[in-house]
Amino acid sequence: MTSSTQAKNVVVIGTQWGDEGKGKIVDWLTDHAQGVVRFQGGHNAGHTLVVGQGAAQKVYKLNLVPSGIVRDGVLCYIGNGVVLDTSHLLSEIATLEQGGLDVKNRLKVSPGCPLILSHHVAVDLAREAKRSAEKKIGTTGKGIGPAYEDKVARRALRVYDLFYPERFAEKLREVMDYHNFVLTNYLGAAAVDFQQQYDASMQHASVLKPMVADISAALYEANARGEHLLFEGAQGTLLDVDHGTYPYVTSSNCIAGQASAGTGVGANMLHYVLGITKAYTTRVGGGPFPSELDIDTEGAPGYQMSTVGQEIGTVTKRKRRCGWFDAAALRRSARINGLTGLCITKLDVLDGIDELNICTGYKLDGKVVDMLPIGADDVARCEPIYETVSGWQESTFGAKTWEALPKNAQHYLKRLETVCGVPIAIVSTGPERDETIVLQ
Ligand code: 2SA
Ligand code: MG
Repeated sequence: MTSSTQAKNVVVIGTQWGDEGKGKIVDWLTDHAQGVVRFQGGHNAGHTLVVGQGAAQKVYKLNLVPSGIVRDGVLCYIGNGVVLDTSHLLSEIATLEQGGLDVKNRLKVSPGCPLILSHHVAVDLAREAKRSAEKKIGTTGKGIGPAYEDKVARRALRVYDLFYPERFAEKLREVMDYHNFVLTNYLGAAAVDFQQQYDASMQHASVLKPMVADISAALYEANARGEHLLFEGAQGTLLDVDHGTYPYVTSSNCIAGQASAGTGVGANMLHYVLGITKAYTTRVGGGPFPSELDIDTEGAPGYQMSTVGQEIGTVTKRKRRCGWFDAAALRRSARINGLTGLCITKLDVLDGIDELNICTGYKLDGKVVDMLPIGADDVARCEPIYETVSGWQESTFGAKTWEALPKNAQHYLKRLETVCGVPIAIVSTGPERDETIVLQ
């Protein structure tokens, strides 16, 4: 197998319900890449990067801008598959530039990105408010779902439209009329203001214009120059709108194949699919989660995952739900993404837990199944089947070699590899760049 660091173009994918630690790994792999590309999702994503040590340490929280931005000279691309809130993008750029990074000269944005507009946010929030507690999706409230709906309904305004003010006004009025009707008549919410959105969009257009580029063409040119590209996934496979625990999903495809559709490069340009996988499982928002644990009882394994793992949503600050590693879910993920290798993150969070459970399958309606079922209702009826292994008392935090890991930690990782059926290529043992073990 080619190693993830040697492969020319690598797709980095979350294999669980998001927050697997993709940002750190993309940043780390960027040592070998000249371009980083986002291909789905929007500013619902929260990627945390820790760079440097001691007093010089900087923590970057990114939502829309690809993680490559924290590396000098690396080009960053936002592909057509991303839904774009221009207001958020510009404020994120401003924050990064205040921190001393050169962003505007290194970021390119596709004219095909559908825009997230004020009515999308209003509809997202009003719908969630209307849902009963058990039906809430627990969205991030950023307007992601309604923006993708407009794209598929062929009424979206896209980045491209920003540069044709008259047509923009006409389309905006039409689409806003429609959403305002829904907001006021059906959702019991206030209408949004046309002029405010129009003025803001026109103002953003002039700042955005120099960054707008044909991303498909730019990536082919980069490829022809021999540059290595990283395709940076957001959210995770189990939140994929087609393959996730529908309807408790996000509204984009989060799987590796989307790296092609969401940027305009052929699938033959994707050479390695690296699946980022936490050493346990988390989920933020609603929906079934078979291996979920109690996170509120002090001393319990779920409490340790939640507190030591600092499992708080980067965007919404919600507590993430935590549970045992779910290999049956991973098997589905491995298949859908065509994973070449796994990267296991946050192993150190499990340090000191006496016994660890690995979910290897479920009991569903009296039968044993070894892969996560497709429908959310079926997933909700799954009772996990666990294999129990011994934990370790030593610290694995910051380990840099396989040999430095306790024997039981090595055994745990080897079991994960075997039960998932995918080789482990990388183990991440801390948030910093050098706290990483490369196995392949
Ligand atoms: P949405 O807003 O329509 O995409 O929400 C639909 C579901 O997708 C989940 N979702 C996420 N899950 C994990 N991480 C995400 N990013 C943030 C983070 C989340 C946060 O990095 O922590 O801050 O809460 C993310 N984005 C969307 C969401 O929880 C819904 O279940
Ligand atoms: Mg995140």
